[in-house]
Amino acid sequence: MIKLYWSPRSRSFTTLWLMEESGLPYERVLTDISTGAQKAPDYLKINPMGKVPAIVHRGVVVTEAAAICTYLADAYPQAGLAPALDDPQRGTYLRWIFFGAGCIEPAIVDKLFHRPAVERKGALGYGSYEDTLNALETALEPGPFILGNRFSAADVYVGAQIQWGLMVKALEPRPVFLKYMERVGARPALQKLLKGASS
Ligand SMILES: N[C@@H](CCC(=O)N[C@@H](CS)C(=O)NCC(=O)O)C(=O)O
Repeated sequence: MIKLYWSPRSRSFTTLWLMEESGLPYERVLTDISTGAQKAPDYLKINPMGKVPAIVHRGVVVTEAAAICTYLADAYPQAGLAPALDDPQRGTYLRWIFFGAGCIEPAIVDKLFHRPAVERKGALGYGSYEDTLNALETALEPGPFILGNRFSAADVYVGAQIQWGLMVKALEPRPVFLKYMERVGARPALQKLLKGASS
């Protein structure tokens, strides 16, 4: 049984979505960040960053939402959320998950907190907010999903960031993003979570 340490209104939403898409049984362990539960000594042994989400699976701890999505999609190929290692789509799949963690997330967070642009944008992994959004558009425009007709964990990870970015108004509501969200937003797993008050 997969144990998922989560908190309402947090990045653990992405991993809840992945679990719901996979249909795998899992146990939710509430680690409410509004009460500081993520800094309790027992939890710090699981994630020394004192952050959610984290999972424990077969005695192994995995933290970082992107790693959890990638790990679980590979651990349970029957869920159909990851191209196999020898599938030519594997490169595209990994590329956009890593882009989500390395570029989309910092770009959106910087925008949300009005961090000033730096002069030497070439020294930033994500370059600039505009560059990141332009690149993201190229991934989503062909559609319907990042891997074309195939929905994958890359759509869960990237889609959760787009959904959050649009919600907090830190992501420009470009037509490509809105159309993509119409498609992934229709996923029954996401609808189920959004309707649940506690996600
Ligand atoms: N890089 C981590 C970030 C996780 C993260 O920042 N989680 C926030 C909630 S959205 C958290 O636990 N904050 C509580 C704290 O830092 O005290 C990931 O992608 O999983």
